[in-house]
Amino acid sequence: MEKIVDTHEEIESEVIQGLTSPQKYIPSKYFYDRTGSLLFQQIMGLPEYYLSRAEAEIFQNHGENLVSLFGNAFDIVELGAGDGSKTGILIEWMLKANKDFNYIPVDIANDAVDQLTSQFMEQFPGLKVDGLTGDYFKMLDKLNALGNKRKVLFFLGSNLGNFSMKNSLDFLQNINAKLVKGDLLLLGLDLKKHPDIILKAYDDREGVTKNFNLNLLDRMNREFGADFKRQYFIHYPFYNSVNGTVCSSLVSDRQQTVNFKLWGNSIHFQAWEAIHTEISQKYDKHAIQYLADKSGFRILQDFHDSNQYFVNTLWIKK
Ligand code: AVI
Repeated sequence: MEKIVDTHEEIESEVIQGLTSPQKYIPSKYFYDRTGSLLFQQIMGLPEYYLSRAEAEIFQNHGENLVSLFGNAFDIVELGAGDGSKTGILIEWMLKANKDFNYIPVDIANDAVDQLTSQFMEQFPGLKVDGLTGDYFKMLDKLNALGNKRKVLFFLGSNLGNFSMKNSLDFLQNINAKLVKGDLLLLGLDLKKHPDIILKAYDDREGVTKNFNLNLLDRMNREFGADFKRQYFIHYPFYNSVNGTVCSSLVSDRQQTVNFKLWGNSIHFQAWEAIHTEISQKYDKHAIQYLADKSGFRILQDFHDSNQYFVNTLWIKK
C-alpha cells in the first residue's frame, strides 16, 4: 500500500495559516484523524444522518443496473473510501455479474484504508485490493500508473460537497484531465430538500456531530501542544437554503487566548469569533448538469433513493 500523507510541518503550516487569517478556519480534511474517523462512522449510523442510508438504498435497489454500465473489465478507484460499507454493496453486484476488476481505495485516513483492505479481502476472497493513503489531489497523479483498463472512479457520500463550488470544479477538471475518453466517474451527491431535515443531519440529538467538530480542537491539543478548552467553543452549523450550503463552525463563547506550545505562539479569540470548519454543499439538477458540462463529462444516468434525498450520478469522460 502506498502512502503520500501530509507531513506534520504541512499540517502545522496549513492550520496556522487558517487560524491567523482574518476569518479563522481549519481545513475540513483535518477532521479525519483516528478519533475523527471513528466519530464519522458513528455519524453515518445516526437517525438524522440520512445520507449514508439513502446511498446504500440506491446501491441495493439499482446496483445491478448501475454496474452493468461499467462494461466488463475495469479498475475501480474510490476516492475517500472511508469504511467502504456502501461500496461493498456494489462490489457484490460486480462479483455476481462476473466483472473483471481491481479495487483501489484511496483515503486521507491511513487506518481507514488498512482496515478496509483487510476487511474486503476477507469478505470477498479473490478480490484484488490495493489501497493508497493520502490527499486526493496528490493521489490523482497516481492514476496513470494503473494500466490501461477502463477506469471507474468513485467519489461517493457527497464528499464533493466538502469543497467550495470553485474547488469542486477544479477537482473535477483535474480528474477529467487524468482520465481517457470513455472512463467513468460515479458521484454520490446530497440533494436540496426541506431545510430542517438538512440542518438536523449536522446537529444530531446525541451530539456526535458536535464531538466530531470539537475533535478538531482536541487534535490541535494532541498534535501541536495547543491548549484549546472545548467547553469554551460552541458547535454551530446552519443551512443557507439560498445557496444550498451547510456551514459549520466553532464559536468562541468568550474572549480567550489559545497557546500552541510546539509552535511557540498564541491565537487570540474575541468573544463570539468563529472558526469556520466545514461546508457541506447540497445540489439540484441544474448545479449537477453545470458541474458535468464545465468539467468535460456527460451524464450517463442518475439513480435516486425512494425519498429523492440523494443521487448517484454516473458520468462519462467526453
Ligand atoms: C464526509 N462528508 C460528506 C460529511 C458531510 O456530510 O459533509 C462530513 C460530515 N460533517 C458533519 N457530518 C458529516
